[in-house]
Amino acid sequence: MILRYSSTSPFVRKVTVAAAEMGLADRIAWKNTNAWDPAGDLPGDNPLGKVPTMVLDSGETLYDSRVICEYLDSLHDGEKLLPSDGERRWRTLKLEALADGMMDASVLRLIEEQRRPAEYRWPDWIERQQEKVERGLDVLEQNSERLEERLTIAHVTAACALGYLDFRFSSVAWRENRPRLAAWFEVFAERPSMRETSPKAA
Ligand SMILES: N[C@@H](CCC(=O)N[C@@H](CS)C(=O)NCC(=O)O)C(=O)O
Repeated sequence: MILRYSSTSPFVRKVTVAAAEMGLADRIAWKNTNAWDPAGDLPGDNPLGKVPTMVLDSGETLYDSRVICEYLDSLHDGEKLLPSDGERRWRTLKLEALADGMMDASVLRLIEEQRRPAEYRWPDWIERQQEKVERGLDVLEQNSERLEERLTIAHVTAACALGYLDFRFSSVAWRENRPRLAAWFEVFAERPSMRETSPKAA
């Protein structure tokens, strides 16, 4: 299977960290893809034109990161990152959705600040996205005891959302007033899967 990726995407990092935690990294071939290239062929594999996109050996494609992670989780016999049923599953999926939404908001903010021509920038939109991130951070802080539980896709996604803030918005002092979340991330960020996927400016 081939993962179409960009090295700075937090959603790609989420899939990559999840694959490493599942022991599947060696089974993935990597295809660097610029999702913003207007002449690129990514829409042929994913009509949304986004990474991560996975191309299976059968030729079938999978998107987005949630679907790819669930597929990968079906390929191994170890501890599942997605609990199969019950309250744990819904709680996990909800926390994953929260962290995915924080990454979406951060990406939208970055596009507004860096890709949109300066004369068209909309400060209220930037603030709106940042407010979503701040509220998400508060919920993660309130739920930090849940982050101490067994590893799930929610942990991976939350860590990638926090890592993306450090990478793209280092002036956002998200650790202030969120001591439990900060302490959790400090430990989690030392996992080999996180260290090996630390993003670097393209
Ligand atoms: N919901 C998607 C989000 C993926 C996403 O937003 N990818 C960005 C890179 S971080 C992208 O490819 N953007 C290109 C575009 O929006 O055209 C997922 O979970 O995979």
